[in-house]
Amino acid sequence: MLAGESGLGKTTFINTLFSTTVKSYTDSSARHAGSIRKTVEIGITKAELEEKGFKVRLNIIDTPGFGDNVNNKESWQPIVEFLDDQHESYLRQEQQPNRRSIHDMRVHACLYFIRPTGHSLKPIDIEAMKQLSTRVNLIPVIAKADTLSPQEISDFKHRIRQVLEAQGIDIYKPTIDDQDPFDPQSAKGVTPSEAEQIRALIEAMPFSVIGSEKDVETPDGRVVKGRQYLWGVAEVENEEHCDFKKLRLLLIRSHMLDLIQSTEDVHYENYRAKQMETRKFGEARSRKFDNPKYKEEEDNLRKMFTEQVRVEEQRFRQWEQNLISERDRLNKDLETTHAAIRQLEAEVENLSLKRR
Ligand SMILES: Nc1nc2c(ncn2[C@@H]2O[C@H](COP(=O)(O)OP(=O)(O)OP(=O)(O)O)[C@@H](O)[C@H]2O)c(=O)[nH]1
Ligand SMILES: [Mg+2]
Repeated sequence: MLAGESGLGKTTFINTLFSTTVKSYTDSSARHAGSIRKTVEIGITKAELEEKGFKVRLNIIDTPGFGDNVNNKESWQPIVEFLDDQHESYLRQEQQPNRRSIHDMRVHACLYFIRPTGHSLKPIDIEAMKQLSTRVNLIPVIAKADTLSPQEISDFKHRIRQVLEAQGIDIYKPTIDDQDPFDPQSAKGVTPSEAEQIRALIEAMPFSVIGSEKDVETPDGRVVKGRQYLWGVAEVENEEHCDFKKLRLLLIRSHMLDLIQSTEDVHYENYRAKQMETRKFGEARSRKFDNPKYKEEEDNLRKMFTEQVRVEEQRFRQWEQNLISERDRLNKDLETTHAAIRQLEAEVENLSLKRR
């Protein structure tokens, strides 16, 4: 899954990754003819790649970037709901009698794109990453690495690591299996060079990336995926220009299984435990809201309802007032009638006295 502010190159990154690795993929939304347009909804692309003779099926989930909503604070909410929905769907299927054909759409990794400001993280990034890190293997990446100098990238990485640590945001850490040293006889285990490679991965985090769908020619005559500038070419697959290769290595070679395993052991388990604590068996999960847009609609409806109640209340009050004055009027009438009767009675009395 890819998430982060709008215009940072998430969709471009997918296309770059595909064009450098994937054998086949079936979807149109991630691949626009000509120019790339803004992503407006969560979209899933299915792809297949072959890795050491194994066919691996991937789902890539592209999300709309933050930054255009009136209320930016909640722009990550649909993504959080999406992640929870996948855990929930798995949980429900696990509770069914037939568990052989479980459709597992749990998200194994979320690349979070950070704007290459060179300064620090934005509050919205911190908040979004906090929410995501408790639900999915979070892998922050510095977008558009070609816009920063190597020194700026290194300083920026350092600062991001500090903020993540200070904020207690748990990002995904590739594991080195020290318990499983290489055994030359069985050819199993982690070789020292593999361990070294993984250590280099960890040191390079958060990875910096460059995305490009174009093939360009370098001054020394190579044709590469990259971005052409007056001063030369920013190459996607050049380790001196960015960490694209490291990230790709981690995602689809060295740590794919680890990502799947830790999703099951850490994130799904977290979700399951939390739901078991707060919910009765079989009860539906409560949602805050699906979409900031719905929230707005809900607010408007509530306002309209309150206004209607107010108008009705006023109408009732007026009606009550009318009734009271009508009662008073009738009471007065009654009093005058009574007085008249008393008067008449007195006259009758007088007349009968006179007659005697
Ligand atoms: N300089 C530079 N520009 C890039 C890079 N990657 C993408 N872009 C450009 O950034 C613009 C936005 O790219 P998108 O891939 O649409 O960005 P997005 O993150 O998917 O944006 P939303 O869909 O709105 O969230 C495009 O013009 C890309 O060509 C990069 O690595 N470096
Ligand atoms: Mg996009």
